Amino acid sequence: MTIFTKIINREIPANRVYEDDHTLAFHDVDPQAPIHILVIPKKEVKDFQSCDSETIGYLLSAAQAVAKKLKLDESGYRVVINNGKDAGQEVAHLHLHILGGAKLGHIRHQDRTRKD
Ligand code: DGP
Repeated sequence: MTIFTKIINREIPANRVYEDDHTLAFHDVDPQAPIHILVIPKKEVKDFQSCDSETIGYLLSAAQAVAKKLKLDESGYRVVINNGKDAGQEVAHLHLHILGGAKLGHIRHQDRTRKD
């Protein structure tokens, strides 16, 4: 069981912003932007790669609802999913990051030699 399942079960606290039958959204404990929300499926899914399309659909709809609720829908926001080791996924329960509340910088790869 991951820490996110404990949050779903209210065994540990989280600052919740949205909940429906399939998803839960709460503030990230270590925000990387003025607004940083995590959206997770209530079902235990390890990562994006192993997720079914129905669950992804629920997560994306929840992200839209969260953006609207927090008034990010007009100012803009970024949606990020870290999948696996190289992406730095720390918690093995699928989660979608919503980042906003300020102009966000671009993520650029340092290696300029690749042409593809
Ligand atoms: P990732 O690197 O994509 O696996 O992101 C995991 C995020 O989860 C990271 O930004 C910090 C956040 N996080 C980890 N533990 C907790 C927690 O107990 N509560 C909350 N609210 N966020 C957590």
